[in-house]
Amino acid sequence: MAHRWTNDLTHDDVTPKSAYLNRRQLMAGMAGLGLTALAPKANAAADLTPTDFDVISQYNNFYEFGTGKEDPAKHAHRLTTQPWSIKIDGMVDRPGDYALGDILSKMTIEERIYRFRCVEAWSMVVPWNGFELKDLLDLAGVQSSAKYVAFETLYRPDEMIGQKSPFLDWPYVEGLRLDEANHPLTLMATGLYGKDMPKQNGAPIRLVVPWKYGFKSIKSIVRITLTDKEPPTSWNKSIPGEYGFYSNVNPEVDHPRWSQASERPIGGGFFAKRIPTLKFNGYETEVANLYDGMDLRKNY
Ligand SMILES: Nc1nc2c(c(=O)[nH]1)N[C@H]1C(S)=C(S)[C@@H](COP(=O)(O)O)O[C@H]1N2
Ligand SMILES: [Mo]
Repeated sequence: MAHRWTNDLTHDDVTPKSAYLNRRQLMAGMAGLGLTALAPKANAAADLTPTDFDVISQYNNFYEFGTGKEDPAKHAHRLTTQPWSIKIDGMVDRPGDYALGDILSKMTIEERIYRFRCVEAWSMVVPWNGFELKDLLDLAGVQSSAKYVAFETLYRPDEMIGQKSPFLDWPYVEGLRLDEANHPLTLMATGLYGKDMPKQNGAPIRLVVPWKYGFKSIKSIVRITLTDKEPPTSWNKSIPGEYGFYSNVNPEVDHPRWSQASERPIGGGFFAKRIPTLKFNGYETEVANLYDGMDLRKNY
C-alpha cells in the first residue's frame, strides 16, 4: 500500500549534519517507544530541521477552538476522538462510513518531514506520521466522473467551543482537485513526532498538503466527498478576494494585505530572521506540472 517518496529537498537555513543527528536520535527514540510500525525514510527531507514538538503543538490555527494561537492548545482537550469514522460518499464505488480503526488497519504509517507554510507568513517544519490520501481514495474506489475531492471537519459545538461563534460558516470545509489529492505528497496525517496527533493539531486525522498554504490542510476530518464540481472552501467563502481555491504557496503573488515573499520560522524567537518563501513551498519539482498552462496569479 505504501508508496515511497524521495526528493531532493534543500534548505538554506539548516545544518545537514545536526539534522541528521536529530533524525537518528528521533528514530532511536521511536524504537524505544515500540513504534516499530512507523517506516521512517532517510530521504533528503532529513536536511530539514523539525520545529520543536512544543512549538508545533502550542502555536496553532484551529478556529473551532478560538482564533488565538494559544486557544486550540487550551480548549481542544474537550474534543472526543473515539469513536471516529469518515463518511466517504459521492462519486465512489464503495460509499460508506469508514471506521478509523478499519482504515488504519489497511494502511502503513510512514514519516514525512514537510515544510508547513501558513498564509499568514509564518512557517514550521513538521515530522508528520500518516499515509497517502490516494490509498484511502483507492479503498473507496473513485469513479471516472470524479474531478474534485471535498473535505469536511467535525461539527460539534459542545466540544468545539469556537463553533458557537459565527467566525466561519461551520463546519470548516476544504477541497482539492483529484490530481492534487492523488499526488504522493498529499498526506492523511494521524500523528507527529511519532505520537498520536495532538487534538489541537487536528486529531485524530487531518489532511496535509505541503505545497499549499496551511489552511488547505483541514483538520479533524469526518467526511470526504468525490464530486465533479469545484467544492466550496471555508476561507474562500469567507473572503473570496484574499483566499482562492488553489492557494499554492507562491512568493511571487502577494496577499492583498501583506507580502508572501518571505516567512517567519516559528520557534526561533520573535526576532528570528525571516527566510525566503519558496515556490510551491519548496516542492516545485514535484508539483509544478500539475499546473502546466495555468495562470497562477489568476488561479491563486
Ligand atoms: N478545521 C480546521 N482546519 C484547519 C484550520 C481551522 O481553523 N479549522 N486552520 C488551518 C490553518 S489556517 C492552518 S495554518 C493549519 C494549522 O495547522 P497546525 O495548527 O497543526 O499548525 O490548519 C489548517 N486547518
Ligand atoms: Mo493558516
